[in-house]
Amino acid sequence: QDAHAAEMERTFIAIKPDGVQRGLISEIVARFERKGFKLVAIKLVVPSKDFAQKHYHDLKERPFFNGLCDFLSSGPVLAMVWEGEGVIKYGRKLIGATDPQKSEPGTIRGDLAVVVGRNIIHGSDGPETAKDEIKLWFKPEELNTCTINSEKWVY
Ligand code: FUP
Repeated sequence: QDAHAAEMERTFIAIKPDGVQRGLISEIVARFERKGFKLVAIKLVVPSKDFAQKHYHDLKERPFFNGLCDFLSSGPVLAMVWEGEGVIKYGRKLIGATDPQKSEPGTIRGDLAVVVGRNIIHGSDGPETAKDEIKLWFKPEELNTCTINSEKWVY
């Protein structure tokens, strides 16, 4: 069981300033928690613009990059690491399509957001990004390594 847990997949999930300001933290955290994913790290931070640019470096050529980085650094962000089998891909499924006009009802963005520039949540899009983003946002000692009691009932 422990060896299994040690190799478990992890993803970086962040509730952006719009989600925090709108009081959607508990609603969003609940969806990941109820699914059976495990919360490994969580903190509320106001990223600097420079940090936001690092987080979104893949998008630096896009026309919305500057506005996006201003937005991400405009207030508290709830940064989290979630763990579980298939959590990277399934986390994206819970989140829904980038543009909330196209996200299905039942997804976080589909249920709770209206426009792409205020789509309330970020989730890593693959294993490499997940690794990089977790490293950017968290120190190794901030990641919890305890097993939770419920795990033997999920796996
Ligand atoms: P996602 O992985 O779903 O967050 O989507 P992207 O990495 O493609 O985009 C990152 C963020 O850029 C989105 F969450 C919102 C913003 N964005 C825009 O503002 N306009 C666009 O046309 C596309 C993305």
